[in-house]
Amino acid sequence: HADHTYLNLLQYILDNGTDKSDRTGTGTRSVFGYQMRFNLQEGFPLLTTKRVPFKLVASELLWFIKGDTNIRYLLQNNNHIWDEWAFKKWVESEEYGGPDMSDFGRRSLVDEAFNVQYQTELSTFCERVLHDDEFASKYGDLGNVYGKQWRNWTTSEGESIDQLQDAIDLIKHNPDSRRIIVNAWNPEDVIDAGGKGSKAALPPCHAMFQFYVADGKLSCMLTQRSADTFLGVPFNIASYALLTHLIAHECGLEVGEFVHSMADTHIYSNHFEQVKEQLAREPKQLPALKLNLEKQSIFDFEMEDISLEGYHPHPSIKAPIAV
Ligand code: UFP
Repeated sequence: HADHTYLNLLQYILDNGTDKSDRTGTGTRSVFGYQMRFNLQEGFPLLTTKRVPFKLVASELLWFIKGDTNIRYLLQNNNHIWDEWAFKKWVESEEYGGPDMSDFGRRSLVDEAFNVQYQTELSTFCERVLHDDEFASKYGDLGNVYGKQWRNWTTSEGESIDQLQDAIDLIKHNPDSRRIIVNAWNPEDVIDAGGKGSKAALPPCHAMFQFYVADGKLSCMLTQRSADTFLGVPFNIASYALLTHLIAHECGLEVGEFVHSMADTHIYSNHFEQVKEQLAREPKQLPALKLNLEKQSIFDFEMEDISLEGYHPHPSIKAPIAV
């Protein structure tokens, strides 16, 4: 069961991890190198021991697939998971004239008066990205993040590589290939990512994925360099499981396995209580994914073409996100 596979990881980190400092100043307990396998034939691996917001997973994935890097599409789908990264660029810009927002991620957690101010600034920001084209193209864009690298990797000659289309073509025409890879880790763009004038808002966490075809089934392996096990990983599993389903559908294949390889695999110290709560819960039956079978190309899929059946999870568990 997908939940057991995941809960085993949480327990493994609690029991074997090393307590360490990290970039965000929060502190983590981590292990280095861990692999989970999910048989996609056994149900869609959306965790049932806490509610995982599938619509956010799906709209983010469609955003990647479109090659879009502007948060406007996400906002139009009520998806706010990338807001902070765009907001950071805005409040650090010359044009921003509002209250001091430096270190907003940490301060909003410890200072309630500041948090109120921050939430106001953030929602004003989102409204402007939604309704002001010029503002959106300047401050809604996260730069060379996943969508750009997957669909429009720029070579040193200035040409564009559509890695996702190339992967699909290989799966269709050369399924035994051991080179069916999409790489989001572009060293040039990663230099000083998130810093002023950098090309990407943050270095990709899910850095590279590869496909494998055997017995009429499509499997996918993801290499994730850094894994926020409580908040990020349930999302990442669902996202790549959905991607595998979409590509298998287009290529006329069944789904095989999703293999999730993680390098720095951590639980933030302010997630320990939530982790214990989740570990005490009994998994329920996994949901089933329903795709609109009339659509063929993954590039034509929209939100209404993707749904879940039989998802009756335990309630969600709130936890602060480290920015
Ligand atoms: N993170 C994930 N999955 C994601 C994503 C981010 O786990 O899809 F975008 C987490 C990992 C880490 C933080 O805790 O975000 C990124 O910080 P860093 O770049 O320092 O690894």
